[in-house]
Amino acid sequence: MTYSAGALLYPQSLYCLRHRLPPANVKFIVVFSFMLQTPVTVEAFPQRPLEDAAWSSLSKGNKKDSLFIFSLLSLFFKNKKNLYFNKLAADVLQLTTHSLQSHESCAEKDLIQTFLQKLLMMNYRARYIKPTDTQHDGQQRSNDLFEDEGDADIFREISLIPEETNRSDAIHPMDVQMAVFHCADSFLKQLLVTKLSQCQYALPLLVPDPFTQEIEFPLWTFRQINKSWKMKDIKNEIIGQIQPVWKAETPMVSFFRFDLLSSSKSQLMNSLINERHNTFFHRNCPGSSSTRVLMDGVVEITWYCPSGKDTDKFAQCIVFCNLHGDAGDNEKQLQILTEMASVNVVILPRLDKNDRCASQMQNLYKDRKPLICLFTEDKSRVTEMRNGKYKIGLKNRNQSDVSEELIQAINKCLSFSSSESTSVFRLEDVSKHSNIREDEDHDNDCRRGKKAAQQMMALLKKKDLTEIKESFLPCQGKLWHQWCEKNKELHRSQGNEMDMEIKQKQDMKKFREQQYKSDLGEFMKFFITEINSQSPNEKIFFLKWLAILLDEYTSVDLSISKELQAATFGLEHILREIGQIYESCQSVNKNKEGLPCDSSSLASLAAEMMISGFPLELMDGDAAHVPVVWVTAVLHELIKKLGDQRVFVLSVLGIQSSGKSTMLNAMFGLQFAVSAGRCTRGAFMQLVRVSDEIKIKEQLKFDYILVVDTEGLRALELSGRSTRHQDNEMATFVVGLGNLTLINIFGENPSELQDILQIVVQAFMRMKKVRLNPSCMFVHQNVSEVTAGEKNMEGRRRLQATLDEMTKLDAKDEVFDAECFNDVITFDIQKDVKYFAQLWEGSPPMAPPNPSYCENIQDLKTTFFSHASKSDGLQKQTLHQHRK
Ligand SMILES: Nc1nc2c(ncn2[C@@H]2O[C@H](COP(=O)(O)OP(=O)(O)O)[C@@H](O)[C@H]2O)c(=O)[nH]1
Ligand SMILES: [Mg+2]
Repeated sequence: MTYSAGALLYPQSLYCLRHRLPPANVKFIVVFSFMLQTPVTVEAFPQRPLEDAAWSSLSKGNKKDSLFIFSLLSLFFKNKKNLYFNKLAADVLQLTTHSLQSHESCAEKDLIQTFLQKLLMMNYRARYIKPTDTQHDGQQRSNDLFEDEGDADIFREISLIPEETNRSDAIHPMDVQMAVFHCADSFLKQLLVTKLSQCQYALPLLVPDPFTQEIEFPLWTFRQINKSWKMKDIKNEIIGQIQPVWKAETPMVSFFRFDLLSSSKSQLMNSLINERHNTFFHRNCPGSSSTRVLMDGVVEITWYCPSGKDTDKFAQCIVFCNLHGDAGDNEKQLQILTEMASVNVVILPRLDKNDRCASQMQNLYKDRKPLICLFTEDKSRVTEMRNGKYKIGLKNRNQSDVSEELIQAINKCLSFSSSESTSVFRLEDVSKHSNIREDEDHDNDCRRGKKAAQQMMALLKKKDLTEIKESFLPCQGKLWHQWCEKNKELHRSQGNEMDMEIKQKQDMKKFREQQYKSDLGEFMKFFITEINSQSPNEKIFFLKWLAILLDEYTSVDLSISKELQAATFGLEHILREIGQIYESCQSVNKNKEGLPCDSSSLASLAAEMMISGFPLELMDGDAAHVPVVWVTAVLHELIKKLGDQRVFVLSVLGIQSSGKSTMLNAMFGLQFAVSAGRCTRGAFMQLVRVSDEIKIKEQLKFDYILVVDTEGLRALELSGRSTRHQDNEMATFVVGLGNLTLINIFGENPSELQDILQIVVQAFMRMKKVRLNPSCMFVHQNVSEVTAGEKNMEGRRRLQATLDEMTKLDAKDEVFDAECFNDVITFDIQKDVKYFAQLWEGSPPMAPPNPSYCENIQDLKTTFFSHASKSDGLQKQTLHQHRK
């Protein structure tokens, strides 16, 4: 039977398949065509179209066949995953021609690609993509229009129109999402779910395998998701909370239905959770069709987060779970939900002793747990039948009345149940149920990676958070800071005083020796041994687990020591330490005692991490210094590993918290830290691969984009250590590094603008002096859409005037001959200034990202690309020459 899969892996046979298979099958083929086009598919199965006999056996069936195909495919992906580690996630993050355009509609075969692309940009319209090639698109026309006007007879003509059904072979948007989910490897799956959550969508919690019906609980996919909310404490003061969803302890309300309903459960749930956003996809959403193949039996989960205002529907953070499909057909899921819920909400047409669900309903009613029954064929208002047992009718009733009553009932039930121990839901507890497969437990690499990370964390346990860095990461503390100080002095003295210089160099050498002699420690030793020995997949899991656990560890004490730099401790600090170990070993030209590998291979380990998609610290924000020896060595290793390829460097500059990281993440689907969690310190770089296809099509001269995210200007000022000098250094560094620098401006405060522009202009002048030719674009964030058009014209004029004025002023200081900004840098005031809509549609914490913002990002990406395509890129070799 592998033949059938072989045929499916044949993109060109897709269309022949289409005519031979029932709709459900066709769907899968098309849905998977994107995945199939990836090179991994080629050699696995016989490349031979399917024989007719095999066909007929396939097309006989209905859903079952599609599941068969599906399972073959998913098997296929699972087996291949180890060979091509992280391949899927890496493929998806490439810069492709397709990703440079915005697609509101697309051919069915491009649905997956378009979906992923939109989702990575945080565009919630990923669920509203129109397929262009279904015959049932748009309006139907009767085959021959009735023409004779005199004869018009509505009764006759209406009866002549066949009652053709709805768009039965259009692919359901949720099937697109679930198909990606089923086929993705762990890392892509996690990325997908993280972005779905950013779009304020519900997430898959229990997912039956389409073939075996075994239920998977994808705990791993939730590990990166944080939710924040505000609530009032006992003293009526508003307190803010931010928690990873896997740690949050909240009540859970579960919704399920028996039988087919005349109204939508998901739509009703949306009205409770977020009135302006379709948290759950429902039958009245655009693109919905009656043939949904991959959703029945899936449980989705979402978090209601209050904003601390009186208008909140619920005063606390609440989890809502939604079982799709008939609960009677999905007993396992139903059992898990009803067991874990604080409140059960069941929707059914009516209740009769002879119903299939009669005994289940009886049990739920007898149980102590609150129960709310919604009857679609009943017209009555809310009634409390017993303590914590409610009944609400839905028939012919105004939906907002219904949700009002439901909210009240849920709130009463929650206060009723809060005394019970069962009222707390913890995501991790889901795996305690028997007969479900938890993804983390099921994946050997994940399990081993987690175990290693836990072992490493155990080494920290004895220490106070504020002392950790001092004792476990000695190289980056005082010694490195003192070395940096000396180094800066050395550069400033410019060789005027020879004696001074020699003395300083000796001091620096001494610091290096001390760094070298400092004890490596079990913690660092463990880390280096781990990343030196594991398989690639396991290594990524290990690193991701370590980040998760470190985050958990440091957030415990955050309230106490929020201000303390010492309390931030993440993967970046461990890598920074490795960098310093490397630099000190290089300086004294010896291998460090206890180091599990040769010090020269440390850079190679970091380069591998970069290739796997981890960001690397380029500038240490605490010391405000670039560890040049280390970074150079890592880049050198990158060249070795990737071949001598060219990179285009994109950097970003702007005030702290002006949305820089958010913007870069949306542009490239990356995950730089955004400051709701933690601010960017220093500068980080991450590689984005450019697809071969776009290189050929657009004759691009580079293979990678190096995205450099930076700490904001004035970051130090905010923490009370302001110096204009450091801002200037940062700007010069960022501008000098980038082939293109995005200058990010939040809001329109003119005085702020002035300050930044002066820094920027000076930085560009310095570049001009050393004959570097970077380019720049300005992005104004948070511009209200209504006034945008004309205001922007005026804004552009003002910006140009200010830039020119700054240029004139600075030209004097910098002894440079320039009359206007365009003398310093080629710059098109029309094309290179962008106005961005505000990021949120509504107010946080429940607001989704504004689709207009995502469109702006798309436009920025296109303009960025047109800049880049004119550039030669930068050889990595030359990259470090540009740094001072
Ligand atoms: N209201 C609003 N908030 C934004 C906008 N852009 C970013 N933010 C928020 O501002 C905070 C800082 O964003 P971040 O990207 O970390 O800024 P960075 O410090 O410049 O990198 C985050 O919580 C973002 O969600 C915007 O256009 N409007
Ligand atoms: Mg940032």
